[in-house]
Amino acid sequence: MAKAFPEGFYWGGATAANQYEGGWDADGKGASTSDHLTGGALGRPRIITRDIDPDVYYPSHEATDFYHHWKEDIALYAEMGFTMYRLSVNWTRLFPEGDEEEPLQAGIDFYRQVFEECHRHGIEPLVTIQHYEIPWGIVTKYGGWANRQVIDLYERYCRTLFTEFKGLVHWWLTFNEINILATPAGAFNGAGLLPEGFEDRSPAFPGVESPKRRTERFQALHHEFVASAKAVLLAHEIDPDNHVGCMCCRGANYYAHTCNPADILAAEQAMRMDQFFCADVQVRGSYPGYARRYFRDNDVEVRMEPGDEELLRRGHVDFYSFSYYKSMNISTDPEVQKTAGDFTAGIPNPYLEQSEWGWTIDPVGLRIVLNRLWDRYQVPIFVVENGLGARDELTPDGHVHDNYRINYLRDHIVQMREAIEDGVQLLGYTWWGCTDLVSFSTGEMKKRYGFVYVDRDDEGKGDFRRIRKDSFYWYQKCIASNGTDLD
Ligand code: BGP
Repeated sequence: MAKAFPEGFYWGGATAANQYEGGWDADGKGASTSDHLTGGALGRPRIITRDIDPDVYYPSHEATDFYHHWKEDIALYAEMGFTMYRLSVNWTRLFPEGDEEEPLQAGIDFYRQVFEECHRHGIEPLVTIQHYEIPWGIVTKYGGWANRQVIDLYERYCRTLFTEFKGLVHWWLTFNEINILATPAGAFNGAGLLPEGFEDRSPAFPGVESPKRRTERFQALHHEFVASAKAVLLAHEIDPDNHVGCMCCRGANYYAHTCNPADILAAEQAMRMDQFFCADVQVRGSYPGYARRYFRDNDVEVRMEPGDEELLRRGHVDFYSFSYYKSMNISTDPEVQKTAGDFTAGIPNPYLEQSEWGWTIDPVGLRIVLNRLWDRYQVPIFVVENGLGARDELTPDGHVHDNYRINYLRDHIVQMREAIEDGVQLLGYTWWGCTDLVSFSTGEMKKRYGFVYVDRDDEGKGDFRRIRKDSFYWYQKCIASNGTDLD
């Protein structure tokens, strides 16, 4: 028997509207950035299309149809014993273009019934306010988050959420993986910045950018910092029981590929700008010196208005949350660097295995990251995404034997327990994609994460039937024993 997790530790799962909800134009909903993204595959990038092409398959449009299966899915989460369910609200379900004065009642009603259903089952919702969903209207009319006016639109959206769902939601995340905006690949899904030279179609995740674009990207990020700080203050003002967190991609998961000091420095620097930077602003409340140096060295000019710095100081978040799937090696040797896969993968680590999608599986890395984060921030931490994307096989008699997922899950739970023993204040764990959903980076269905299988494939075929995988029963047992029964 393993040692129990602290009493009140939240166990659950996580999803995001753009990958799960479907119903993309139901009941007055507007289109978001994700609704303009085609499906992809390993080696074939997702494409942004200006217009919705009726002959193209857009995975978000139906996704795995939570919009029509929410009751059934929440019942399955309750059956597993979830005490927390992380989901995102789709901005365009409330404000179809992003800039309407008043929200759509149908959108509010939809989420209210979802949150009420969670509470009926004793599940606390954890809500991401912007998870790769920026209203397409904000992209075309405002140029995305590079435009300061978007802060006001987001504030109006947040005010609606905090007021309408007061008492139903106490846990909020302002932006999913805000730090993807610290790299060129995150410009579109992080801030709604269309690729440079965009006319009608472009790959969604560019690897290079012009100096002008770099400045726009960091300007957009600054606006999100200000918006996040305003949201924190507003959430506390409307309901002092609200807890608001930041959410960062990967925590702090870089390793130097060798003990060459040049590699160690490169890993440290990458970790600072790609990973610590955003949380340094959102948790500690100010821009760190190394970011100011990076701006000077790279000709980035971020315009701040009087009062912004004060706002960042006051609007710091209550807790830190992050997604953790893998660790990543950094090398200064161009030959070694070449062995990294696509932008989501990395240099193979000779001590560790990779998933089929090239993600390095590293449970001990989770303990390392948790300790690094705790040592730096000293605020409560949440692991709000962790999971294994794998190809599952449905047997003829209707089962999915996903031992590989159970092993991954167990190994990461063991390391979280170790981190708690190390002194880390860890509040909870929400496994990514608890019901199968669309992969964000590739737009595929076959990269599955769920404990619940959904009958849906990459051509849009399937009847959305839900099937419990073996991992469903394993997680149920783990939760019931508060993490002690890991056999
Ligand atoms: C995180 C995102 C999620 C989810 C997850 C898995 O970066 O916050 O939205 O997509 O990664 O990645 P993928 O879906 O690309 O396999």
